[in-house]
Amino acid sequence: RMQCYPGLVLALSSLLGALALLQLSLYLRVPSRYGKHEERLCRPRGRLPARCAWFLQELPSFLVPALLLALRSPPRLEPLGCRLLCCLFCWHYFYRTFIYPFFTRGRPFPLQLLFFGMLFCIYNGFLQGYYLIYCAEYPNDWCTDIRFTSGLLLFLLGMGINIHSDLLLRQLRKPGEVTYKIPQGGLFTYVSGANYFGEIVEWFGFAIATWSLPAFAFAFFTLCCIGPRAYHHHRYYLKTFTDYPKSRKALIPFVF
Ligand code: NDX
Repeated sequence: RMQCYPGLVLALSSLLGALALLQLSLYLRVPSRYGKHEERLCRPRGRLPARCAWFLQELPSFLVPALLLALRSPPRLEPLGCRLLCCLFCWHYFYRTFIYPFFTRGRPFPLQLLFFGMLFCIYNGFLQGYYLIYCAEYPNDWCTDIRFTSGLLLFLLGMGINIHSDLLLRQLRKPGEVTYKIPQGGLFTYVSGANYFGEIVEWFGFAIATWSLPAFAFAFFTLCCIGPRAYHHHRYYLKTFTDYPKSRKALIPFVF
């Protein structure tokens, strides 16, 4: 029977923080090699169509916490806060697993990164789900606490920006097309990494709403993972398009 081991949560969260720093040191100077940063553009071997790849990669982040939530015995009926927060996490990954991949017009994804991406999603899905379902304790009025309400608001705002920006990116291509164009509209007016900005806001919102170490570790990981990628996207655009809007920043509107 599963129960809460605070030491396990601490260890897994610390490892996630360490992975974030590793990620930062690896990908600050050279971008992770998928999408527009893959060097050998026409090598079909060792890659999977974007649809399958994103579906397989993100599935564990939905499945693992959803199963933990469903299989917990006896079912944890209280407090409402824990279940609600776990559902938020699953909601994001429901979108990322069952909706996002089926509309993507992205190029085939490298198998090697897919493998690490999947491992990461199992790890993080377990950590967030396990913590919220077996360890977290919130007062009964957590749903009216300023941390919960402001975090939830940020989460929803970030998710909205992320989904809208991914939609704008998708509309840059006709089906079957693989070229890159200058993203326009929405938050792309201000930053090159509008979808990443949304995702980062979303996970910091989640961290504030859960007020938990695992969620802060994941928000930090997200920042270290896609923050540098936004910077590399920005440099790619400046190098590729001479008419790229000069006032546009990399990740944070008006700042960086
Ligand atoms: N998946 C998160 N690390 C990652 C995959 C890679 O969800 O070994 C992290 C995630 C994984 C990573 C994952 C974890 C760490 C890994 C890493 C690889 C190495 C690394 C495993 C799990 C690793 C250590 C060392 C720790 C072990 O052709 P295309 O594909 O470029 O087309 C793109 C298109 N597009 C354009 N189309 C026309 N014109 C343009 N100018 C275009 N620009 C882009 O739009 C795509 O089809 C689409 C989006 O592209 P892009 O590059 O903007 O976003 P992408 O990076 O593909 O992310 C897609 C979404 C996005 O909303 C983002 O916020 C979210 O997923 N995401 C992505 C990565 C991680 C993450 C969220 C998170 O950490 N929360």
